Amino acid sequence: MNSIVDKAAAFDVRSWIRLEMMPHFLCPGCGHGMALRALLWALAELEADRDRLAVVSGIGCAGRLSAYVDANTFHVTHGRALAYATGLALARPDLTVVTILGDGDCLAIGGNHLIHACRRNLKITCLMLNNEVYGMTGGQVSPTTSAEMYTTTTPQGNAEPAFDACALAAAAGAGFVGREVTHHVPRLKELVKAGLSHPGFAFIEVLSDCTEIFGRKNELGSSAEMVMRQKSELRPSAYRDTVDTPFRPNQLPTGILSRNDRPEYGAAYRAAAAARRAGAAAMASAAGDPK
Ligand SMILES: Cc1ncc(C[n+]2csc(CCOP(=O)(O)OP(=O)(O)O)c2C)c(N)n1
Repeated sequence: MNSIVDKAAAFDVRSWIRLEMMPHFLCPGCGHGMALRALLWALAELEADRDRLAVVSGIGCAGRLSAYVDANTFHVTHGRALAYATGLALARPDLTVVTILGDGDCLAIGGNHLIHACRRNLKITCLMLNNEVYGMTGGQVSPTTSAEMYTTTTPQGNAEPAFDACALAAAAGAGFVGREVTHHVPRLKELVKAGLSHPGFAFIEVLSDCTEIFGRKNELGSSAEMVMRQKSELRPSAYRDTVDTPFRPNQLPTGILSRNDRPEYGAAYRAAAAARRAGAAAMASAAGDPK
């Protein structure tokens, strides 16, 4: 069992999911399922203790994924998963805390939570599944919809530029920033493993296809054609070995994009609290000293 294909086939996702939740609700060809598989594969390879694994998600197609994970899962309000995750990670530093967010969840309603989570650098692994659209609510434009693309709220083509979420996360101070496409599940798994192993806030953007609502509206072909386009025509230079025609106007780089090994917030907070307690104890003991 040497090839990556054999190893990928050998990972049995069934031991990590709640089988009673099957069949899942995702559309055929949706990239979110591939992203979930990569996350679970990464957790399995790291031998994560699922009793100490907390997966938090907001609302949307991406937001529904936490419910499938056989661990401690939280399906919280739209845009607020990082706020819940912050509380969990602060109160229980022994936990592995993962958030799964859609691009709308993460960058629109939850955008403020994202920038402050990056700035704070608490140990949380944040997956943002970017399918360029509000999938669950019927295909409205999102902050990551590429310019000129059609959505239900941009019937003449999107006139806004798309957000570069990784550039935003890095500028806001995230400890680890990376991006990958769903087509390359083993590469995505490796990226997620690196993010999970990072001691601070890890932001990972997963470029995921919404086949039914976004793909159909933009005549991007079948689900299989959409995912093959990621390989052959998508942004990253690493994949241009096969075909060199760019698909997206903005060729987004993939892999680990930035690392920043500054102190993790939880550890810094606990150290400051311990120092304060020690100072108070010393003052109390000095006050009680008869000399
Ligand atoms: C406070 C609030 N506002 C709006 C909604 C409606 N809503 C549910 S999911 C969603 C967007 C989901 O899009 P995204 O986060 O990109 O995830 P996807 O479904 O594409 O995976 C919206 C606007 C809501 N549930 N709660």
